[in-house]
Amino acid sequence: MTKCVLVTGGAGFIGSNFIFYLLREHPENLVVCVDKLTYAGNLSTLTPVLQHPGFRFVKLDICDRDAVMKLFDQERPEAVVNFAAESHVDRSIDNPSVFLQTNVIGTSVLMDACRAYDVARFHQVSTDEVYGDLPLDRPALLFTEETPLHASSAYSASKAAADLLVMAYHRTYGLPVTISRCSNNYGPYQFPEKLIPLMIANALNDRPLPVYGQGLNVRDWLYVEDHCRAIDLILQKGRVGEVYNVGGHNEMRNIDIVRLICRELGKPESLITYVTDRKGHDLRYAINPGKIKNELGWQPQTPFGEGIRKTIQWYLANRTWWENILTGQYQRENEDICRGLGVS
Ligand code: NAD
Ligand code: TDX
Repeated sequence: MTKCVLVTGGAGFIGSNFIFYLLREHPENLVVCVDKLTYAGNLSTLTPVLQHPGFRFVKLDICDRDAVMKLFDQERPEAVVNFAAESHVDRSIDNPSVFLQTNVIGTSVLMDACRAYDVARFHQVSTDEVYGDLPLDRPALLFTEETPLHASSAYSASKAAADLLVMAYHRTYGLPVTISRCSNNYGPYQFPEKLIPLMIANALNDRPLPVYGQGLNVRDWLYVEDHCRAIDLILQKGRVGEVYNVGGHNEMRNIDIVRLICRELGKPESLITYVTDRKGHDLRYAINPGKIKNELGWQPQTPFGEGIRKTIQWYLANRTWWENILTGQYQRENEDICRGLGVS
C-alpha cells in the first residue's frame, strides 16, 4: 500500500538527499516535499525526481497554518519528517527572529496539523548543537541523549526550543514523535555557506579560505547518506517519544579539514586566511551514538576519507550547481521550475 511521507525542507541539503534515499529504498512511498524556497532552497537539486510518479513538490511556508492544514487535508500523510529550518549559525547571529519563526513556530504548526489529521509519526530532525559545546581538553566527554540542553546561538536555542515543544506535544497530547540529533553533515548539495562546500568553492576559485579564530574548533563529521539512513531506521523501528543521537566518531579540527581540501584540490595553503572568530563559537561537538547503534543497529557506512573525496569530486563535477548559487541564478531557476510545475 502506498504510504504518504511528507518531507519539509526537501529543497535543502539534507532534505533533498533524504528524498533521493526514500524514493530509492522505499519505491512504494509517495513523497510530498514541502519547501518555502528560502535562499537555502534549490529546486534544481530535485530535478532528478521532479517527474517521478511517487513525488510531488509543494511550495509552502511551514508557518502558514491555513496552508499547512489544507495540505494535510489533501494529502493525509502517514509520516512527517521535518527538515525545514533556518540552519546557518552565522545568519542566526545577524538575524535571530526568522530562526524563531521557522524553527519554533513552524514546528508547532506542523505538529498541530499532525494532531488534527492523526499522523502516525512526526519526526523532528534536530542537531547536536542543542547540547552546547564540549571542552577541547577532555576528549572522553561525548554528548549522550541525557546531556542537558545548553544552546549557544540563536540557531541552536531555536532548535532546542523546538525539541522541547516536540516532547511537550508527546506528553500532553500523546503525539507519536521521534527526534534525531545529528552531528555536522557533509556531502553533495550542501549550500556553499557551510564550512566544507565554502572552502571547496573558494579554493576552486583561488579565493581566500576564511578560517574563524585559529581553526582549532572541533566538529564530528558524518556523510549525509549515513544521516538519511539513520532517520529512515528511526521512522521504521524507533521508539515513539525517544531521542536518538546520530554521529560517526569522526572528530576533526576545522583547520585540518581546510588543509585536507587544499591538498586534495592541489591548492596552496597560502589561501588560508585567519579571520575574526564567530561570536559565542562552540569549541567542540562529539556524539555518543551508542543508543541508535544498540537499539536500531545503525552504523555509519562511509569513512571520512572516502566521503570527503566523493564530496570534493561531486563539487568538481557539478560546478554549475554551486556557481548558480554564487551568481544568484538558482533563484531565477527556482521560479522557472515552479512555473513549469504549475506551482505558485
Ligand atoms: P538547509 O538550510 O540546506 O535547508 C533548509 C531547507 O528548509 C531549505 O530548502 C529551505 O528553503 C527550507 N525552509 C526554510 N524555512 C522554511 C519554511 N519556513 N517553510 C518551509 N521550508 C523552509 O538545511 P540542512 O543543512 O539541510 O538542514 C536540514 C535540517 O537538519 C535542519 O533542521 C537542521 O537544523 C538539521 N541539521 C543539519 C545539520 C547539518 O550539518 N547541516 C546537522 C544536524 C541537523
Ligand atoms: O567560513 C567559515 N569558516 C569557519 O572557520 C565557516 C562557514 C565556518 N567555519 C567554522 C565554524 C565551525 O566551527 O567551521 C565550523 C563549521 O561551521 P558550519 O559549517 O557553519 O557548521 P556549524 O556551525 O558547526 O553548524 C552545522 O552543524 C550543525 C550546521 O550548519 C547546522 O545546521 C547543524 O545543526
